[in-house]
Amino acid sequence: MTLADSQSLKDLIARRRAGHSLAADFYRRQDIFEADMELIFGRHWIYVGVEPDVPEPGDVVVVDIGKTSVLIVRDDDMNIRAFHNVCRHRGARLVSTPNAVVGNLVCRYHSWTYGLDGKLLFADHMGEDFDKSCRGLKPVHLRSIAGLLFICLAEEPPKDIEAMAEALTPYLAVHDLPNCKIVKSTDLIEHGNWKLTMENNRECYHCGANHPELTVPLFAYGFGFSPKTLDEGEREQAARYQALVCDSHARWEGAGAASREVEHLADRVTAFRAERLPLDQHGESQTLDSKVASRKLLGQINDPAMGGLSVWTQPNSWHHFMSDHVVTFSVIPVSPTETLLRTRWLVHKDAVEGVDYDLENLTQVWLATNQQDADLVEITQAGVESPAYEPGPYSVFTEGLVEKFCDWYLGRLSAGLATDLAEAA
Ligand code: 3BY
Ligand code: FES
Ligand code: FE
Repeated sequence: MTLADSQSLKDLIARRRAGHSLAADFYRRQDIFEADMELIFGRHWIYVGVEPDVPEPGDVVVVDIGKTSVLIVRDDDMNIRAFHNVCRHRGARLVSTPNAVVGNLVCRYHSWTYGLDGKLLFADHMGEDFDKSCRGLKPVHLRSIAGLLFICLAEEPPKDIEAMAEALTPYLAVHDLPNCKIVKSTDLIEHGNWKLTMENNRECYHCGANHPELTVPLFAYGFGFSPKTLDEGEREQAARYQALVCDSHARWEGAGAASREVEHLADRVTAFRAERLPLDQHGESQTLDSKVASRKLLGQINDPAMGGLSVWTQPNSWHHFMSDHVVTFSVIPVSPTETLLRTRWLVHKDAVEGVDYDLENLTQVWLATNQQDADLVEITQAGVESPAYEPGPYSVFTEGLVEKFCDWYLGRLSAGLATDLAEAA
């Protein structure tokens, strides 16, 4: 970004009206998209997948973030590592499929061969003086939090990932994600800016009118909903729900599963939220009959009615952990108006399809919900492109967490610009 562009972006941030959606420029300008890629996706911990993406030594998964392509690899000692997907000879992309299973990483161009630890093992015709030891693959920072994989492309990643790991592990551990298996993956391209995808996820104001499947098991009141604007009948329901939340939290926490809300969505660099909430009807899982979709419960869990644990991280993820399955979502910007939503469904690694679970039953709520959300993102992108669009007010009763997303985003963008401007001075 040029200095003039940085200054113009700083001014745009300064002009933002708190509690309102962002100015149209944020959703469509190419230079702001590039700033997002550099200052947000290039300098923060980005959620990219789960340990079960690479269950065995030699398993590789490729994650592309803008022009940066990253290999996530399980090595022979069962460690998970990340490397830039760039050959150290003349730069060829090493793995060009989304997944691979390899013995070593061999570049197809001139056959330079790297071990699963990134070391260059073989390079023909390079002469006696050639030092292989300084031509290993460039590492990328990677951190697993109870099986959720985060990478950071910056040289110096934010250190407060440790605080997030410490806070989230007690929520996640009982589900034993590393011993799950992926049974369904989808890559959905949404036709909207990535921030519209994230804003949409941070509220359930739209759920009643748009998600007939999701609202079977989900209580909409759970997601940042304040009961102040409800009518009398609704208020009674909300009060009953609150009592259920209190009882459930006490029961689940008694069984060793952290459940009460922890929320640092706007006051941390590595920002997050987690809360386990009761589900409606049978209260077991996010399925159309709200009963477990898989009979093999996860980890040490023996109560199917564990509700739904929602974990959110800034800038790009949300996750639902239930007693029987996990659904996890990673958002990667593709262009100012296109966004990849990568969704994975996981069950216990020993669960057998057709015996313990039915794949259609397991996936139908979120397959439908993702498509509905993609449509909402698309119509919003279409609307914000119009000259008539102006930022509109968020509901303080239902969209408080959308405001926290914008707060975090603008704060981190400002911090990145300030560093860059200081370095240029
Ligand atoms: O995905 C979530 O975390 C929730 C459920 C639906 C919308 N969102 C608030
Ligand atoms: Fe990879 Fe030549 S570019 S071996
Ligand atoms: Fe939605």
